[in-house]
Amino acid sequence: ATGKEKWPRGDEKVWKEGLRGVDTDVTSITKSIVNHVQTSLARQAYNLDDLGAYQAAALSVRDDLIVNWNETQLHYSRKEPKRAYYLSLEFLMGRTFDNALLNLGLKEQYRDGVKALGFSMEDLLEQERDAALGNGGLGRLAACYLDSSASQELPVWGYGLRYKYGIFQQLISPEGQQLEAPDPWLDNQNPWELPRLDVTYDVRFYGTAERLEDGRASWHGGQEVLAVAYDVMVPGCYTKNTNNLRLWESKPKRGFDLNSFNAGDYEHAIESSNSAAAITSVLYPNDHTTCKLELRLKQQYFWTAASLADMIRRFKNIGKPISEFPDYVAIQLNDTHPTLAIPELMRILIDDEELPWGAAWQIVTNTIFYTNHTVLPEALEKWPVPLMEHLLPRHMQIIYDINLYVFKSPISFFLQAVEKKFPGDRDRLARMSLIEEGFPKQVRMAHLACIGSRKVNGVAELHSELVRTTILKDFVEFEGLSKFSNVTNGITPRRWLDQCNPELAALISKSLKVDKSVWLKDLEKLKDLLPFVEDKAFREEWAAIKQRNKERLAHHVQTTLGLTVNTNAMFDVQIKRLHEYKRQTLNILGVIHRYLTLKAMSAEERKKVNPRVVFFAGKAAPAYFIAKLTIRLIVNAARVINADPDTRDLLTVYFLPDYSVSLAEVLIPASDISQHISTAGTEASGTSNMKFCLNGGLLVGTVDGANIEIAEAVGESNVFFFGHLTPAVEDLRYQHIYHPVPVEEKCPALAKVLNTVSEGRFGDGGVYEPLLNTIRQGDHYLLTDDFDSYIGALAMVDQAYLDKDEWVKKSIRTTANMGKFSSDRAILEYAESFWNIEPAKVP
Ligand code: F58
Repeated sequence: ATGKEKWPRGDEKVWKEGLRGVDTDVTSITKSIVNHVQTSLARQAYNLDDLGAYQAAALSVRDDLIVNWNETQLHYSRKEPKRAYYLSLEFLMGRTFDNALLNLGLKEQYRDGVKALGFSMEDLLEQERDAALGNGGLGRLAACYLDSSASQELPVWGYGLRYKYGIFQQLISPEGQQLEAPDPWLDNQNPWELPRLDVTYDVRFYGTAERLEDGRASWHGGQEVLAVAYDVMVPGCYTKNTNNLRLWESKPKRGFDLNSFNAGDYEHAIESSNSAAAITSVLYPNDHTTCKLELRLKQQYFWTAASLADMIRRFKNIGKPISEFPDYVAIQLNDTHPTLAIPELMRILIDDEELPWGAAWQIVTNTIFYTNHTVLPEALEKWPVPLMEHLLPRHMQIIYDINLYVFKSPISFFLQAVEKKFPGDRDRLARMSLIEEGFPKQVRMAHLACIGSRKVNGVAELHSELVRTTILKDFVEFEGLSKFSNVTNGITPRRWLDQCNPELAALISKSLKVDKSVWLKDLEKLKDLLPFVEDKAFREEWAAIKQRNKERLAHHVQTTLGLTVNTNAMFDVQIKRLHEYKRQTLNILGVIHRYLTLKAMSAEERKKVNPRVVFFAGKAAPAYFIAKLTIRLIVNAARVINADPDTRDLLTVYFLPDYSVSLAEVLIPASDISQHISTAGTEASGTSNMKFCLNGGLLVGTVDGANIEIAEAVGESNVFFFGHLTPAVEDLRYQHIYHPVPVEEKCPALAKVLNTVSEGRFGDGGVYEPLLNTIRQGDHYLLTDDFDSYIGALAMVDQAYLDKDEWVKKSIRTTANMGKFSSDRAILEYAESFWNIEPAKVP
């Protein structure tokens, strides 16, 4: 192309007439759906099932999204605003159909259209599979941030991987054991993505890196793999702005090895093509433990390299000198998984763009930002040097160079600069180095992310403080405090209130006398609900909606598990990844304690007790033995407790298998209380705590993560806090190791529960010994320290629930004060204080 071609080709009028807009009337919508049935699906009215109808309706909505998407991208290309890119190995999007309809404001029209064609919207919505390309909070946060970026009209793109298999499906065996099955989410086609078979990049692995005279290097040989783009449209709420999530799929660069093929060695011929395709085949299901497998490092590099190449290509289209890269591009690293972006951008700038080291480093450290999501030591990524050297020889050179060469002044060495500031402090040098000594040596990714970034942030006030005072303390002392800040996480109120709790959303709009488009995009407006606390009729409506949400959940349990749930009981919910630090074990042991207490009561006494239903859901990492044992204990305790005629009207327990975003959307609006009970200082933020409170559920929790800020916002009298505080934790752990006290002495109530389990009350007691021993010996997560105050907090909950009217008041106050926790607020903080980007509204 010469750039001088006439555009468009042919007659402009004909082109313009051919363009379509977004259909908003029911007739055009039914027409479009029928059209897709007839052509895209090649089916007919008489053989159309719910799945087919869903697919046709989804394709029709997709047409609308594409129209807006195209306009948005054209607008951005013309305006050339600075853009931000959110690099995340996980995007836990859940379902798209309902969300897209709500954001487009077309829910009613589609409901009517689908009905006119003889289908029900509810049935069609159930046909969609979740896009579950994430493990938990980190991946869901990325999805909320995409929704908020588009809704706030910010030019933000996400970059991730298009895993063929998402997070595994969880099955529970008859013994209560978690079993894993693959999640082939793409089997029925995915109407929400656009393959961009023309957008591809080559990504190199292995080979050799030869240093050249001028500081550059030549990296050649090895294996080259093709990255192919798939675009997922991300509609904003009540705006045309529709952003992009670009997911990369790996493909062999050449179909197969023709030499081997011709020589008759067919296996060898397809070997390398299989190894290329393997890169994006599956999401790693680990949560808070690092895995050091080569394939995982390959995923990380494949994705960062393709994403950076794409950003550079887009930047070059606007024709500015490379030195202006940070004026047009900001890159947010979602945890350390994309840290290779730092040496990769250095490599591009030095080896391809031929910049001197100092100029390159300047660009990198003005472009990149790093969010930390955990201070748990076992979750901090480290890659063995030999593996890195083998797979990415040029990057390993650059990392060594950064370690010795960079920092502030391009001519001083990083470690030399440290030495200069803290003379003779050898320990400090060893602690701060990018390379950890040992066999093998390891690259500390958090250190690399920290020194290569412009800003480093944690995800809640307490967590950010812990980042500054523990894992990155030396770096704060070296670089100064101003680089380290906090952005408290948020959640999108579109999915987590409007979509999952439509009745509550309608009541809010009706009472505030505003359209929901107003408060959904300015969540602080919920404060105006506070006067309604004193309005009896409002309280009754509020309570009735909670009750119907509980019935909806009960119906779900009935139809999926065949179990009948008592909807007159208090609903108590804990849903999150299974992990020792999240202490589901504390919860189930508390449940058993409640059961034993009920058993010991007279029939008369039991009459005064408020019935309670306890729900658990969550997956355990497949190799996490103790977490799986906790699931087993929950399932088997539930079996015994639910079958006991003495207590079953007062206490039942359910473990709902295969936790997902869609299941959360049913559970969260139905909760009276939810539990967020991590050992103080271990949960960086938590985000489901925000979802429950936004839906008027009350929080039972420890003084940890975002619980603290939620309590500040809604008032401490509306939450149930318990447990030791963060500063005490280290000391208590020390005591457990050096001055252990038997559980019998320290916490008799807990000892009794542990013994009941050991004795085999819930099936073979011996099975649970390894789990119980984590408490009896070492008790790293402080169950023996917090058990009594936990039981105390739950007693306070019981007490408070007796006064239903006061309870409803607490519930309303909670929702009304949750405005701060909108992900709109969070993303605007990133946009304003880090990225320096502005909204670019599509006219
Ligand atoms: C979570 N991290 C934090 N990691 O645990 C949670 O407190 C926080 O609210 C959330 O991030 C969002 O900031 C988390 O979900 C993972 O799932 C990683 C997946 C990849 C391996 C390491 C853990």
